[in-house]
Amino acid sequence: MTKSQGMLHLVLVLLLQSSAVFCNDQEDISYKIINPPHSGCEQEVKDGDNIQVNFIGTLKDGTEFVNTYADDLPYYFVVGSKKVPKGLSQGTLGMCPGEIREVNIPSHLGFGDEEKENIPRGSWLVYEIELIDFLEIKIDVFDTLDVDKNEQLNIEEVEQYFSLPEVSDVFGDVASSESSLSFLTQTLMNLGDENGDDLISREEFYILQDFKNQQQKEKESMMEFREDL
Ligand SMILES: [Ca+2]
Ligand SMILES: [Ca+2]
Repeated sequence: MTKSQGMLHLVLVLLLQSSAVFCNDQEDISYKIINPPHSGCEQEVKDGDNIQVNFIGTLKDGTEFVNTYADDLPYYFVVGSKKVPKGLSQGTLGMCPGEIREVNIPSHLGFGDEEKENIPRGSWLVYEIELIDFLEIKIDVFDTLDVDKNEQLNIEEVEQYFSLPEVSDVFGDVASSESSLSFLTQTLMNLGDENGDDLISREEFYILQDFKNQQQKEKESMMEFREDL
């Protein structure tokens, strides 16, 4: 190889490498429909919808890292919110209740370089996702409460939780006096603040929210059990 051929070779290699990197970042999600929706779909998933789903998440090699069927607890998220990876939100767009899709998500639309339990950095994610239903409340509660947008809830922000219409409906007069409001706020803080820094992070908040759903689910199954007797 002459010197100029060598240079050309080097330039080509560099070009190929940079386009490979470019491709990776531009890589989109892809999906296939595993099960068609129920007939007569009236509403398709769009950005900002609050949806109830079940899913099984696996790595490319088939290793399962999450399975909501196994926990018998559907999952809730607002499409486009930070509760789930971007690619998962994108994969649900246009879905109708009953539909099951297999969504392939490149790392940059998944967890990227973030270190997650059971998910190595830079992993592609495969979700088999089933849309169960739409929920009426269309807000991501964390985003609403985090007024100063620092990704943490301090005690003043947590206190606002009890002023949300859907929450104050439930608590009614209980949260109306100052002392009970501060008691409830402190209780919520203690429950949610897992690392004890007196702040509730986004992740801590979602764990708390899913815990609440779990409690609700247990209550309902207890009711059904009683009715069966
Ligand atoms: Ca905040
Ligand atoms: Ca915390």
